[in-house]
Amino acid sequence: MSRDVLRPALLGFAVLALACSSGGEGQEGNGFFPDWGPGQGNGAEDTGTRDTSIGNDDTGTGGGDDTGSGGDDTGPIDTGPIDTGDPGPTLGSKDNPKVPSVGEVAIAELMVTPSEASQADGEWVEITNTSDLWLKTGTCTLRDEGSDKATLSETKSKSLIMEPGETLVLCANDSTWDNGGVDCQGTYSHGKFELNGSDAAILYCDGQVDKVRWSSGWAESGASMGVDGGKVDTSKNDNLDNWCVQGGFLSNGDYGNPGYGNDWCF
Ligand SMILES: [Ca+2]
Ligand SMILES: [Ca+2]
Ligand SMILES: [Ca+2]
Repeated sequence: MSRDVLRPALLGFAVLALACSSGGEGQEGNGFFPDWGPGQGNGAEDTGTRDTSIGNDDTGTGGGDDTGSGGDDTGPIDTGPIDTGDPGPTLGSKDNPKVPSVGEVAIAELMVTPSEASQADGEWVEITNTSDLWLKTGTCTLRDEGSDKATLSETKSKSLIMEPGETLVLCANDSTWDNGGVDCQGTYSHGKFELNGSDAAILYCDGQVDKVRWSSGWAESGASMGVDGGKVDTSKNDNLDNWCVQGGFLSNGDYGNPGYGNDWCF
């Protein structure tokens, strides 16, 4: 066979082959490749619960955080002086005398009607500390049941301080030359406190400490009246039967025991 005869035969075979390859896009269903189908893998499908956690979340409540709301001190800082713990001398001691309270000082003797001195110069009141405390009477007053009211003045420094059992004499005039020779630890104004025939004497400090009341005709002229030396007491001196004329001699000729223990009354 000549080349001219073979050439048309080869060309026809090539055209036939091309026609067969042009149908490749339709592999499915052409019976040549297997159909695997969507969603079908090689193993079984996982149908379990999906794990959505991220890392190790700590949901515990422990750990000790203080969530309380009480207890913080938000007040001002104390800038006061340091307490050294020294309370000072006991009240009622020698270094810290107290103001007398009721019953602690008794009115013991009264010069109501002096004879050898004028009323203004010769009247005086004796008081006795019946407590076991040191007392200060500088802020006290002498009063009556009316308008009499006189402050006390000391005759020398601390002369109105009373040690336990001590007796003081409070005078209208502290001049021994004028008052009949009486030694006085305190003075008051006779114009503001006067001892009359029917009257009362009151020692008043923070309150009434003692009172003695008498009526007309009780007091002797030219002599003091004093409560029995064994009954110097704020209650016992309320009974005038416990009182009597005092027999000590005063320098001007009157009688009394100012500053000294009283006579007994029989
Ligand atoms: Ca009076
Ligand atoms: Ca009394
Ligand atoms: Ca006396």
